[in-house]
Amino acid sequence: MKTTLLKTFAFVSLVSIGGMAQAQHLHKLLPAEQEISLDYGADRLGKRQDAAMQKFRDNRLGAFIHWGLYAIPGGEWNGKVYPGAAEWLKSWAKVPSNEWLELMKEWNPTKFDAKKWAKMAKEMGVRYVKITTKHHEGFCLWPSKYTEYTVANTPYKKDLLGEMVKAYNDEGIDVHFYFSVMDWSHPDYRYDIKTEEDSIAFNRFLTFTDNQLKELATKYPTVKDFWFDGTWDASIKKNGWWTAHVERMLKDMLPGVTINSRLRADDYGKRHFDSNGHLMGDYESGYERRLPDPVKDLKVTRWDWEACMTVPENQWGYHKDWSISYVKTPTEVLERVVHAVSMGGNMVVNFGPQADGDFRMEEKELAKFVGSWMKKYGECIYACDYAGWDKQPWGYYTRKGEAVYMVVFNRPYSEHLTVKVPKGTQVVKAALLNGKEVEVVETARNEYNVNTPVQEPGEPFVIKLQIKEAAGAADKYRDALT
Ligand code: FHN
Repeated sequence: MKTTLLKTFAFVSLVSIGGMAQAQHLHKLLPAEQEISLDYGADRLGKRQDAAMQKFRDNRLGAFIHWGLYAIPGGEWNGKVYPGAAEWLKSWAKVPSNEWLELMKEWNPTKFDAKKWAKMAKEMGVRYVKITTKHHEGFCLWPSKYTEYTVANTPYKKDLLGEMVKAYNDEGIDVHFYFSVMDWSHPDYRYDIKTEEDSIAFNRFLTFTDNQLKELATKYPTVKDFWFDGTWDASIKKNGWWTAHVERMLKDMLPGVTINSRLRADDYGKRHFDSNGHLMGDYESGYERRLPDPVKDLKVTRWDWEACMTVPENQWGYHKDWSISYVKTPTEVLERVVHAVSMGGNMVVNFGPQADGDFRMEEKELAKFVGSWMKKYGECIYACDYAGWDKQPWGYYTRKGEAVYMVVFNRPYSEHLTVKVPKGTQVVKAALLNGKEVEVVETARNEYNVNTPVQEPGEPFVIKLQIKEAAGAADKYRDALT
């Protein structure tokens, strides 16, 4: 069993981050009688149902902030522009750590204004923000006492993370901490453990990491979530016990805190889902720059999940040249948000602020666009879930209680939106979110035509269906994967 599993999840080359992001994590549930006993497997079966988890789920829309030293070169090193992800520039340009960390001398974001950032997030309608406390480069946005590579030792000096946490919280926005376990600045980090010396060094590294995490949890106790990254190396997979320990440690320190599946590896190095197929951590976090397949992966509605996306093809940190890859339009970004919610997940849209503390114009415009849509139609996003109805080509369904929302991205020339309902379900009324009713005609058993609004809204729009269901109709339908 051990050998097969290790083969299946063989080490993925570090430079193929694209491939890594796309890596499929098996979640085939073993029949109960074939389950093996694990010390570091899932702590729980099924979704977490407490209030903090419900809040995480209800938030639905979040923003990611990737901000670190990589924002200074913005994808360019010694006159060469590298098209890969800007936050990996140190690796693309093979810059030694000591040279890279010299960038700290230039870290002085004079335009940074935490209150402005928080206002921008508020206006965008995000309910939470995930901040890179420390990315792979090892530079900390908080004054950690366990390393010299922190904001305290830059010309800026002040605790950037503290400023952000306060400003976002003041706007009623939850703060989540991104934390990269892999740390290129630390001499004790190991990609694999092959010798006794590796093992000793890596244990020191794990203690250092524990200390940093305890420091974060103590200094910023309002943090709602830890989102771990950089956990794919063999060294971590061989120390599954440590990932289970970190989850427990943080949950003991911060009751209610949520933890992503990416942290975890089980006794056999199996990640995200343990060797029995059970999700580890509180929500699946493997959907990066992609969404679950609407047909094949509908089983994702059985656990919580969160996807995250970049606006260009694959740039998280600030890159000065966005013309090197396709940049999604604001409507495409919005569509992915809606798509995620329609499959019962959260979506986090990434921002890579400039080194001066301002955002690039495209990101400001994106935030405004999403925000003005959310103001009108956010009702179909927040606290909404998978509806369990057959997807139709005009767009997506989301659901909150007895309300089913039709989010229309493709308005048909027929002006009729086909709605197929599960057996035992009736559409009683259809209306725009401003209350204006739209006509519904029953065209066949379990099938309706809902008229599009007479006036062209000029943007994706929402029709709210009021429905009546025979007892158990929804549940039966949800079990049937379509
Ligand atoms: O390598 C990182 C990458 O830079 C970025 O932070 C993303 C965000 O999900 N995570 C890693 C790749 O999976």
